[in-house]
Amino acid sequence: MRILVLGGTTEAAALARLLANDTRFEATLSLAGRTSAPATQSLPTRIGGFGGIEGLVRTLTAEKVEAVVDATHPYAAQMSAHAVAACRQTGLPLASLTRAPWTEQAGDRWQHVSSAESAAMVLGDTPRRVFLTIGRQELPVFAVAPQHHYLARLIDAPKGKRLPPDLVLLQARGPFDLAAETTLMRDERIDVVVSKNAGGDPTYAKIAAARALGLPVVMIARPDKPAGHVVNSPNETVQWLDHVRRSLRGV
Ligand code: 3Y8
Ligand code: NAP
Repeated sequence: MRILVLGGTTEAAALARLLANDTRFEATLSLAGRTSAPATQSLPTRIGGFGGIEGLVRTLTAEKVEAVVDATHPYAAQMSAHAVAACRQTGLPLASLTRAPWTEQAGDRWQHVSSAESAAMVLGDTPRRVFLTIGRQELPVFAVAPQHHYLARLIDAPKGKRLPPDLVLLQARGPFDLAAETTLMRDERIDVVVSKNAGGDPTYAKIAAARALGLPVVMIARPDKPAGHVVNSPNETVQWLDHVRRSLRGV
C-alpha cells in the first residue's frame, strides 16, 4: 500500500524506520526543506513544499497514494490544515501522529503567551539575558525589543532579516541533555527562557534546566492544528495503516 508521511520530527523519523522494513507498505517521507542539511531518513524522501492544497492533491493523485500520515511538528499548523483539506478532497484516509504538550511541574515558572510577538512584549522594558529557543523563522519578531541580550538557538543562520542588535547565534539541533542545558544557561547568565511547547523528550531538557535554576519560561501556546484520525505513537500508526490496508484489500 502506497503511503505519504509528512515528516520533520522525531516521531516521523521513528515511523520511517518502522515502515522501511515493512513489505506491506511502500512509503515516502516528505520534508519542507527548511534546513540546509536534514538528517538522513530511512525512507525515500521528497523535499520541498507541494504548492498549497492543490499541489498536495496533485501529488497524492500522481503518486497513487492510498493513505497519508501527518507526522509534522505541533507548530506546523498550515501543513496539517492542507493535509486535512487535500485528504477530504481526494477521499484518502489521514492519520495525525500527535504529541502531548509538556505540562507544568512543581517549581516551574511558566508565563503563557499566545505568540512570539506577545513573548517579545512580555519580556518587559528592563534589559534581560534571554535564551531564545524557538529557531530562526520568528527571530525577527524580537527586533521590537532591542534592549535585551539574546542567545538564539537555531539550525541554520538567519539570512538577511532584521534581527535584534544584541544577539548571539547558537547553531545546534536537538536532542539536548539536562547537564549541557544547565551549564549553558548558567555560563550565559540567562535569566529567562522563551520556548514553544514542542512536547516530547528531545528538547525538554531546557525546561527542566530552567526549573532547576529557578528561571521563568515564556511558553508560546500551540496553534490550532487540524487533524484526521489521531494516533499517539509510531507503533499505533502502523496498526492504523494495516487496518486501512486490510479494509482496502477487503481482507
Ligand atoms: C526540517 C529535520 C530528528 C528530529 C529533531 C522534535 C525534536 C529537535 C524541537 C530548541 C528547540 C525548533 C526547531 C525544533 C525541534 C526536533 C526535531 C525539533 C526546535 C528539524 C528538521 C527540520 C526542522 C525545522 C525547524 C524549524 C524550527 C524548528 C529548530 C532535519 C531538525 C526551534 C522549533 O532554520 C529553520 O528555518 C528551522 C525551522 C521549523 C522552527 C523555526 O521557526 O525556526 N524546526 N527541525 C523539517 C523540514 O524541512 O520539513 O533537519 O533533520 C526536526 C526537529 N526539530 O530527526 O531528530 O521532533 O520536535 N526544531 C521549536 O520547538 O521552537 C528546537 O532548540 O530547544
Ligand atoms: P507550516 O508552517 O505548517 O507549513 C508551511 C508550508 O511549508 C506548507 O504549506 C508546505 O508548503 C510546507 N511544508 C511544511 N511541512 C512540510 C512537509 N513535511 N513536507 C512538504 N512541505 C511541507 O510548516 P513549518 O512550521 O514551517 O514546519 C516545516 C517543517 O519543519 C515541517 O516538516 C515540520 O514538521 C518541521 N518542524 C517545524 C517546527 C516548528 O516549530 N514549526 C519544529 C520542528 C520541526 P506548500 O504549501 O507549498 O505545500
